[in-house]
Amino acid sequence: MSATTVTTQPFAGQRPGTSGLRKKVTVFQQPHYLENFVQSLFDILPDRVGQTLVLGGDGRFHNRVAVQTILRMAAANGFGRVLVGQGGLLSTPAASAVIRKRAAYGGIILSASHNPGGPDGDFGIKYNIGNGGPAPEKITEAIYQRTTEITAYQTTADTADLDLDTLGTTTLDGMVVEVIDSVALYADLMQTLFDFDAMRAWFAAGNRMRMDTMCAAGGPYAKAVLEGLLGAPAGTVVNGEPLEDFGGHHPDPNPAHATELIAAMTGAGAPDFGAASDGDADRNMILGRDFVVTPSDSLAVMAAHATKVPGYAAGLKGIARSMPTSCAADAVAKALGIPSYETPTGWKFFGNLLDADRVTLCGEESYGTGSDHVREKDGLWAVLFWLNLLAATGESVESLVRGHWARFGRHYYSRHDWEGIPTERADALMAALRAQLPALAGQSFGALTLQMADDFSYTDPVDGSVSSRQGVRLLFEGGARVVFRLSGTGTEGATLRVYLERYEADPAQHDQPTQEALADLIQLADRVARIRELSGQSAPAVIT
Ligand code: VG1
Ligand code: CO
Repeated sequence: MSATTVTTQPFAGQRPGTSGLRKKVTVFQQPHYLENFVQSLFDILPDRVGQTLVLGGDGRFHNRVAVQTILRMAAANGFGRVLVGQGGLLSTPAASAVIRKRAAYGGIILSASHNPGGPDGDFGIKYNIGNGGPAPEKITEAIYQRTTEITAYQTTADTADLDLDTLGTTTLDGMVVEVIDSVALYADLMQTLFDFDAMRAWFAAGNRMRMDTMCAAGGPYAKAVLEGLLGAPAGTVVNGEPLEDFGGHHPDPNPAHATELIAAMTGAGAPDFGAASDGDADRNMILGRDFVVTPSDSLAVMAAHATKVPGYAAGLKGIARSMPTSCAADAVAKALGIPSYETPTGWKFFGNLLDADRVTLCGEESYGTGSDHVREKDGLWAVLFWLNLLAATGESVESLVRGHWARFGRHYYSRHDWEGIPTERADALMAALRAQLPALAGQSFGALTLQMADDFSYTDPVDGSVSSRQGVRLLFEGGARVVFRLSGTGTEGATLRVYLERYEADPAQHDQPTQEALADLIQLADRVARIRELSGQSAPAVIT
């Protein structure tokens, strides 16, 4: 066996989106497609020789094939060592934890996250840097540029597939391949942050939980921590076996897709606490009995109570949220006297703030929450944070959230996803919206007066890098907002995301159904952006 050079030609469209390169499995199955992207990545890492790389994925269809391909290429490109998750599996937060703990140079995560899997589903790849977090735009852009000019890649010829299932070390053309137990490493990290005794006592007292890991990467981690270390009854974790097609389900933890869990959490016999995680286990949904917590509220509640959790007992340095995420966390930061930051969508924008110790907690409206313990959002971490709060306060999920609203006011919030819009139509809609911006400010729409309308632009306070065109914002007097942006994770047509938010201080008004509370804004969004007319669709596909 030896390193070989294979001639290739560029593929169009290998630009990473919000979270890596995501395409249909069939696209990734084309000869050289994955190889081109991986070689482009390696080419822009000139000091890679001898370095350690972390490698694994969410276990979806094509994961194992891709791991073998990347191992051969890593060996031929001079890496010294690759740490592979057992079975080729690594949840996204575990990959981040391994990179940090083992001081690796970086890592490759194979995931299309919450997108459906299987031969007809999606596949994805992304690169994380040495801090454990997603590569910043400067790097993803450099990879993309390289994919447009690539002519050859290096691989190791004539080698059999490596055994990914047995823990231990082998070599491949001089490179060390170490199959690691990422569950143990991750579980150890969780024990440094949370009060495991209090959580064990919560279960021992007869409280019940249902954790749905959606037949995806989170299962082994959730089982080891909840049913293993915390003594939760067997069966607490459902859909706990990772499957290549996620059991045919859509591994997206929101009320629209986790319908089984929502049903199980309804009615008097339901468990006290419900939760779900996504394909790569970085997202989380938090539920009480007959009660759904919005991700934006979840971040705010966690921040308000953080000092009750051992890992955060010293207080928070600051809080960051993505721009479309509700302002609920800002209200908490203000009350705590700590800074809050508003970043573009995608976890890569939190990395600098975390590295510079400016923030401790981060969150996104898309069911993502995390902290400075890793550089990714972390589904099970968020679930344990809530479990620790339940155990420490003796309160229910619902009473914690209602108490929060009573203190800070309620930020009614919803996201409407208009999926499968032909790309030209979606682009035209956004262009028309942008063209209107100068004329919009100051206009009144019924009771709503527009204070400001712009296209969000972010200047990273740490390195000064600028990211523009990150979403059109309509900001109204009184704190209501509507945000429009196109998804950067889809693989079919375009998805328009419309984010709706309205602040309500009066506790007597905290019990309205969300869609009713936001009805004015929903109507206005359609009128201003002409969504129905320009998308050609009559209703959003998913409302969360
Ligand atoms: C979506 C979410 C975004 C999240 C991203 C990756 O991106 O809106 O908040 O960071 O997915 O999440 P977009 O561009 O489709 O809106 V994960 O769990 O898919 O890696
Ligand atoms: Co995910």
